[in-house]
Formats: sequence, structure tokens, C-alpha cells
Amino acid sequence: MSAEISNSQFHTGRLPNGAKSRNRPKLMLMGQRRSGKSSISGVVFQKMPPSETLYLETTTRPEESSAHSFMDFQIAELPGHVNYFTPDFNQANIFAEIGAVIWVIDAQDQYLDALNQLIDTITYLAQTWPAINVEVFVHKVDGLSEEYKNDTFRDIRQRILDELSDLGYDNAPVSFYQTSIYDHSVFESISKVIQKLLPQLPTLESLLNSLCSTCRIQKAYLFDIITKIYIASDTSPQDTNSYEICSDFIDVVVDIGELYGWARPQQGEKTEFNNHACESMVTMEKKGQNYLYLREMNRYLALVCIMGDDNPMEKKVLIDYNVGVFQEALAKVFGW
Ligand SMILES: Nc1nc2c(ncn2[C@@H]2O[C@H](COP(=O)(O)OP(=O)(O)O)[C@@H](O)[C@H]2O)c(=O)[nH]1
Ligand SMILES: [Mg+2]
Repeated sequence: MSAEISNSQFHTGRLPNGAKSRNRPKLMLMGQRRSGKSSISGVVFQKMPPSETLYLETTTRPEESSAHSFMDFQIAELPGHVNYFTPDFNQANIFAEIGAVIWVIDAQDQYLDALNQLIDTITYLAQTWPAINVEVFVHKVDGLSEEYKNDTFRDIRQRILDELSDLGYDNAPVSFYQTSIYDHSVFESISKVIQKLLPQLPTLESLLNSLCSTCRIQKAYLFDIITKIYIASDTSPQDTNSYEICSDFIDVVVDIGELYGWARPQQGEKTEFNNHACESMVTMEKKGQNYLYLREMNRYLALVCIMGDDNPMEKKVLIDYNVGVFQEALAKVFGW
């Protein structure tokens, strides 16, 4: 693995968590029964329509699935009712390759028991697998009023942080998100979870930053087209709905592309990446004062930008040139 890293010309010295899973970010979904683990994995990685999650069977044993895309995202689920911290379980088997544990809490249900389990898990991981990030999804927030949602989120976060602090784990790597499978929040949160596991992130961010400043782009995202996970964005502050707009825009372009363009690999089918890096460029009519711009970097990745309020057609040459440079840099970062 270290050889692979030193080959990368643009490596910035930050090592990924979960060392063995390089380029295959592996996530573990944990949390109580019916908190929504299988639903999250189905909706994000298997393109399951959210309404179909109502018919999911309860998971009774650890399950794994993967999404073949730009990276082979690996996702595993541990059913909630089993205690994994007894000697009966081979914890090394379970946790050795994990980069992040996503702990799902049902915000519409009583959560005090779940919090106790979560604390036990965090302290266990901090002692035994300190490189694993713990990502707490306060989930199913779609059913809650804005005020109740924020109160619940704050309450959960505060209780966990207080408890950890009492136990002496002030610096445990724990982050919190509000999620729902009925909107973009779960995709956006998983994007952030995965970004933390990518050693290339700092490089990608600085490439996007310089693209934004040369072309006066407001916000730029590098998307995995199939999963709608964004693997990096520039580091300027983001509006609440920028991700949403860009993600919807991919749907439109990709639908048209599938009708008239080349065939994308089917779910589960694995093709060599970047056999023919295909490009397309679309500008959309005004949404407010902004334009959207999308260009495929290869079969799996698309650059999606929210442009400022000047007309991109007038500076198309500048954009084409700089996006070309960006694409070449990407190819070097990932060794295409
Ligand atoms: N309202 C709402 N329901 C959800 C959400 N995610 C999952 N569910 C429902 O929660 C139930 C349990 O989900 P499941 O994924 O089987 O939970 P698991 O036992 O943790 O794997 C299902 O009926 C889902 O439809 C969500 O974001 N919002
Ligand atoms: Mg399940």
C-alpha cells in the first residue's frame, strides 16, 4: 500500500483511515433494529426508491454489499440486537478494514438506549480501533418539525459529547449529521463520511479551489455519477441547497446521456474505468442569476459547477481550457 501511495505524485502526506481499504472505502452501519440501516444502504448504494424500504426484512446477520462505481464503496451492516463486544465475536474480522462506523439513531423513536449502546461502541473503538471515524446519523428527521428536529439533534449531540467527556474521551473522532432517505441529506452526509477516507481529498480541494478562482465559479463539486456521492468540492462556504441542485442536474444530464450517449455499466457490472473518457458540456438556463455547468471527467466522475452571474458562453474558451487542465491533473492524481 505504501508503494502505491508514494507513486502518487500529488500525495499530500495524509494517510487514509482504515489503511487496508485504500480506494475501497469501507463503511459499517450500526444502530438499533429498525433505525434505518438497510434503508440507507439500499437508497444510496443500490438505487432503491425510498418508499420501497417499507418492505425491507429485518437484517438478522451481518451483511455486506458494495457499489461498483468510481471507487468500490463497501458497506456492511451489523444487526442491532447483537452484542459484538463479547469474546464470542471475532472483532478483528468485523472492524479490521473499516474506515468509518455510521451509527444510525432513529430520531422519531426513544433514543436513550441507543445512546448508551453508542457510547459503549465509541469507547470500545477509541481504545481498540482508534483510526475508525464514528459518524452519527440522527436519522428519519423528515417526520419532525423544524424546531423539534433541531432540538432533538442538539440533545443527542450534547448527551453524547458530555458522556464522552466524563469518560475522558474528549477527542474521540465523532461527527453528527441530520439525515433522511426522503431527501438529499443522506447522500450529502455519506459524501462527507467518504471524503474523510480519501487520501486525495486535500489535493482535489486545492485543484477545485484554483479552478474556481480562475473561472470565477461559485461552487464546484466532483461527483461520482452513479451514486451521487460527491468526493470533493472547493472549500468556499456552501449554500444549503447547492448540493441538491447539482445532484438533480446530474440526473437530467445523465438521463439524456443514457438515451443518446454511451452505455453506463449496469449495477454490479464492473468495467475498466476510463476506457473512453467521455465528455459532454451543458449549460442551463438561468436559475436565479446562476448557471449550472457539468462536464464528465470520465465514465464515473463529473465536474458540476454553480457559475456566477456572468454569462458562461462568453467565457467558454476560458472554462474549456481550465477544465481541461483540471481533468489532466485528476488523471495524474488517480493514475488514469
Ligand atoms: N420516515 C422515515 N422512515 C425511514 C427512514 N429510513 C428508514 N425508514 C423506515 O424505517 C424502517 C426500518 O428500516 P430498516 O432499514 O429496515 O432498519 P434497520 O433494521 O436498521 O436495517 C423501514 O420501514 C423504513 O422505511 C427515513 O429517513 N425516514
Ligand atoms: Mg436492516
